[in-house]
Amino acid sequence: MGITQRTQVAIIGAGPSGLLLGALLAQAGVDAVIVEQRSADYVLGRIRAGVLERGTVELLERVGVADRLHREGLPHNGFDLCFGGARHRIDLHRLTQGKRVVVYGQTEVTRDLMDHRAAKGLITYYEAQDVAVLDFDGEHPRVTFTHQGQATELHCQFIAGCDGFHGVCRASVPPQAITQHERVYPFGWLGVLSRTPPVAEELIYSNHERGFALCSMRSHTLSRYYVQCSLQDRVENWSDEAFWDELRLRLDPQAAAQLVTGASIEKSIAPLRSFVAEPMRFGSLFLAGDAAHIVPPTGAKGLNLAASDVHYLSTSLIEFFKEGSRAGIDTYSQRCLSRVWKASRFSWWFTSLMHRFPQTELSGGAIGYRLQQAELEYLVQSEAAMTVLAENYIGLPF
Ligand code: FAS
Ligand code: PHB
Repeated sequence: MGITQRTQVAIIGAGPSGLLLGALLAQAGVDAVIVEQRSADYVLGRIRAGVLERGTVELLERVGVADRLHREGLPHNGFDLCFGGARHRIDLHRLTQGKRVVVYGQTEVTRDLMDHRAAKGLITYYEAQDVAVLDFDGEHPRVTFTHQGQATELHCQFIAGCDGFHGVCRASVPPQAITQHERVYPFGWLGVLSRTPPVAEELIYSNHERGFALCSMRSHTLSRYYVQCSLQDRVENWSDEAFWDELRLRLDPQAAAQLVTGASIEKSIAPLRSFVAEPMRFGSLFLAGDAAHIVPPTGAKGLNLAASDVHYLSTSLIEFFKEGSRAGIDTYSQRCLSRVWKASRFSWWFTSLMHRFPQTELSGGAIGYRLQQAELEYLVQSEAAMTVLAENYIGLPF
């Protein structure tokens, strides 16, 4: 015989979306339980995003989880575009009248939110198995799962699907009720984390005829690098030395000469896709973050889009429970998707501009490369073009 629990909001997933939603709801006195299939250590072990928009930082400040971020995060006023063997700085701060981004790893955001949740004594079921979401278009929404061998039924008024791209929530929506738009890119990103000083003070996005490269960081002693790779590539095919050699070839001479290499402490290949599910609400089930959309990481939008979804969802649910208003929940999907599609467009545009595409693709082959060079040469000498890039990179308003 299992156990039955009750809560106002059942949150599926303890990634940034689920944890931030839980923190915002708790602050407003709305009861929420998180159900996560993995262990906390496993969630923390995934190396993902690195750049936070202002809006994301403000949400973390609002729930009192930004102290370490302000101590250890790196405010960045710009980044470099590298092409034709030279670097060109995009001055975000000047182009956006004083705005900037903060470099602070998603792992650290997640850790801070987990610590905050534990300190508040809020319920999170880690390593939950066989999670199912039921009757979300009926009268008795509930979540069933097994936790430490105990069958559990969690009754709730709303379910927040914060369970990522491969989660159970979107998969539980009847196919006729959802439209899924997808573009899979013909390449991946091979990423390396190394305990080495970053090659430069700010990020370097490089368009090279051998392929895209990105020089990022997590701190002054922890660097994060990526090179575009084939979808047929396997991590085991890339020694550290081979990675560093390829990265050097894709950078300008100064960066290549200054690059400090070292042993990789993490190495992985991520596929790139643009994906949007419409709508994002199904009765009492709301999708947020990667459960609803995926963007290619070029524009550093994935984690930040999750934050804006959670902003809209938390305010909507708080309005419902505190004021009895359904206005927010009834407009949730439309408000999210308006921002999601703009960020998806920007991420697609930046990915199309910076990566090598095969001959068969519209922006592929030799002519595609020449057209990219022409756009980059125009962009770095046009105040208007750089302003458009800067506005989108620091994040459109919520
Ligand atoms: P997440 O996927 O982070 O979290 C979902 C959680 O739900 C996971 O903990 C999962 O275990 C859990 N879950 C799944 N199924 C479940 C089930 N059935 N029951 C219970 N729990 C379940 N974004 C950037 O901005 N920059 C980047 O450089 C970047 N790099 C990325 C690299 C990779 C390999 C990936 C996959 C994503 C990357 N992203 C990047 C995007 C990433 O940061 C996401 O936007 C971010 O993790 C979104 O957070 P969540 O929506 O919480 O989803
Ligand atoms: C990262 O540091 O992981 C990172 C930074 C910027 C991006 C993508 C990834 O656009």
